[in-house]
Amino acid sequence: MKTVLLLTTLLLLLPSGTLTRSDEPVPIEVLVKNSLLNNNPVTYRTEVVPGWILLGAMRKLMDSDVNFKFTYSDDPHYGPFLESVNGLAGNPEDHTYWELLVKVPDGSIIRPNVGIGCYIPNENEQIIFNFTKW
Ligand code: B12
Ligand SMILES: *[C@@H]1O[C@H](CO)[C@@H](O)[C@H](O)[C@H]1NC(C)=O
Repeated sequence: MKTVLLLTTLLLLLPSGTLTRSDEPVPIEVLVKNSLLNNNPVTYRTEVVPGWILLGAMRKLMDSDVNFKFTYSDDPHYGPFLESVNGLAGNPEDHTYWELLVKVPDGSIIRPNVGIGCYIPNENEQIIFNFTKW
């Protein structure tokens, strides 16, 4: 009896959510923008399971939407480098590349200090692929 009471008390003290699985998908957006041409950016909506890396979310989007595609190369030290989006590839000779930016829900835009293989999107973020020059 004492043990049961103790266990019940301990369970009540656990923060809610601790015992539930957090695999409910949450929405994010992907915005593809070519900053070197003045054409309209394209927005895609998808869902991620909390904890997924961005590359996983991009694969899911590519599998479900024929209008979104990308390629990447494998850097020996930093992992996946985003090479092309929707057929347009960065080119070292032209100094062009796909910059990874993230618009967070408060509206500010951050530039992650990791690539698509390490960045973990959060609910309601907008992932921005910004084709630009270095
Ligand atoms: C120059 C540079 C770039 C240039 C490289 C172009 C070129 N051909 O020179 C450009 C502007 C393209 C670039 C882009 C990015 N970069 Co950068 N870059 C550097 C920097 C300052 C020097 C790299 C270098 O020339 N090394 C010397 C050469 C001889 O070695 P190398 O191995 O051949 O270098 C190659 C790799 O570094 C690769 N590379 C560069 N950046 C990145 C990022 C990722 C994620 C990958 C997989 C590969 C990669 O490009 C180099 C040339 O081929 C390093 C920091 C540093 N001081 O090392 C950051 C660094 C490697 N970059 C970084 C990041 C985060 C990015 C971006 C994700 C930034 C963003 N938010 O958009 C993007 C990549 C986006 C994508 N398309 O996937 C991080 C990687 C950390 C991590 N663990 O993921 C670093 C360590 C800087 C930092 N501390 O934040 N980058
Ligand atoms: C994208 O890159 C351009 C430069 O080419 C820069 O002016 C702009 O602020 C970047 N960010 C966004 C969200 O467009």
